[in-house]
This record gives sequence, structure tokens and C-alpha cells, in this order.
Amino acid sequence: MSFINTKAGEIGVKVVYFGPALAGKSTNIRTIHRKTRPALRGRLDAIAGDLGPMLSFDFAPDTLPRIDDRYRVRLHLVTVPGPVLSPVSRKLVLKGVDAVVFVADTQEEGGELVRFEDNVESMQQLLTLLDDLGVDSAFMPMVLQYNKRDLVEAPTLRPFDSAHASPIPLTTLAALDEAINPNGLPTIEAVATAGIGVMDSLRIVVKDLLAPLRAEYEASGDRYPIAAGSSGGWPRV
Ligand SMILES: Nc1nc2c(ncn2[C@@H]2O[C@H](COP(=O)(O)OP(=O)(O)OP(=O)(O)O)[C@@H](O)[C@H]2O)c(=O)[nH]1
Ligand SMILES: [Mg+2]
Repeated sequence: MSFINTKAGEIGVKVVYFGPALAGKSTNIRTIHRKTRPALRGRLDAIAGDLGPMLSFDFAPDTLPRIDDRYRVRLHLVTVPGPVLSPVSRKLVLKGVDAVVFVADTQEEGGELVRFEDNVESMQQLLTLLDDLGVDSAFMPMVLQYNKRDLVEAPTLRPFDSAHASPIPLTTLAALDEAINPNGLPTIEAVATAGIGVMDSLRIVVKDLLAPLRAEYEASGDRYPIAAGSSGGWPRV
């Protein structure tokens, strides 16, 4: 649910960093904050949540084209909080979401993804929460960031399951992609702690956001005058 602030000449969009606990969501946000010119960005806020701090900040990249030749795009980046699943907090954070960076923890041990199931569960939770909020995830710009690719060991030899005369399936990155990405959303491998793949993940969803924003605001003419007494911004309905 993007929102327009005619006074500031900006359209705000909300990008949520979702994923299992400790996948690297906050590391993404901190890295982007650090890499953004201070003049373009707001403060990095840590709001205490019931299960941990929720990080957020906003910035208006000067590299993005204006919408309707007038409006700058201001990105509001937010993480879901917490080491424990908290559907209530997560749903609140997702309210009004315009795009999602799904941060998966793809560290490996012995050639297998240690957190395969956590990633699958988190994606299921995301889809359920979006559905609860009435958001059609099929139209949501989303990128799957396969993070912690520095924690990858050379695959070890797998035991052979003679009963089935085939190797026991590995829980590899390809298997994860098959499990959580049936519709072929864009994916990117990352090492968030080294800044690898972080800006590119954001770029992918922002690029996918621009077309729908243009369609929405450039077709709307002057439907958004500044209301008397308002600060100039209100949520879209
Ligand atoms: N080796 C490695 N460690 C990482 C990477 N990304 C994040 N980490 C580490 O993983 C831990 C968790 O990172 P956070 O960014 O706090 O993860 P989070 O998803 O925000 O975690 P919660 O908010 O607790 O759910 C930290 O110790 C990070 O330094 C990565 O790409 N490689
Ligand atoms: Mg965090």
C-alpha cells in the first residue's frame, strides 16, 4: 500500500525484510543504511518489539526516476523482529507492504542446508500472513535472498541408500529453491555480512515496484490534492 505525500513530493513504499530468525535481515538493513548517503536517508530506528528490536529506516534514492515526473520514491525498509516466531508482530510489520526481500539462511554443513526447514516454514508463514492481510502474493514484488553463502562447505560423499538404489536426496540450495520458489521469483546469493548481494536484492524489488507505481499514480491524474489541515500525506485507499 504505497502512500503519497504531495507536500514532500514523494511516494512512500514499504519494503519488508522477512525470513527465519538469524537469517541476516538486520544485517541487510544496517548495511544499506551504512551505504546510503546521509543526506538521502533517515535515522536507523530500533523499535523495541515483544520479541526483539525491529529495525527500520527510510531513504529516497536519487538514482530512481520520478513518478509522474513529480514524485520521488521514498523507500521505507523494515525488518520483522525477533528470534522467535511471533505471528502477531510479523503481521503488523507486513501491514501495507509493497515489496518483500525474503532472507533465507542457506549456510551448509556437509553439503546440506542446516536451516532448510526453517526457511520453508518462514516462507509458509509469510504467504499465510499476506493472505490474511488480503494481499495477493502473486503480484507482490519479491526477491529471495540466499544468504550466508560464505558458510558453504565442499559437499561430502552421501551415504548410498541401497533399498532405493538411488542416493538419498540432499537438502541443497536447488532443493530449497524448488520448495520455496515454485513460481520462479528472482533469487540472489548473498553474504550480507560482507555486503555481497545486499544492494542488488533491494534493486531487484525496487525495479519491480516502479511499473505498478507508475501505473497507479500516472493514471490517477489529480486524485491526490493536499487536504486542508493535513500534513500532505495519507495512506492510499
Ligand atoms: N557468516 C555469515 N554470517 C552472517 C551473514 N549474514 C548475517 N550473519 C550473522 O548472522 C547473525 C544474525 O544476523 P542478523 O542480521 O541479526 O539476523 P536477523 O535475521 O536480523 O535475526 P533476528 O532479528 O534475530 O531474527 C549475526 O551474527 C550476523 O553477523 C552472512 O552472510 N554470513
Ligand atoms: Mg534482526
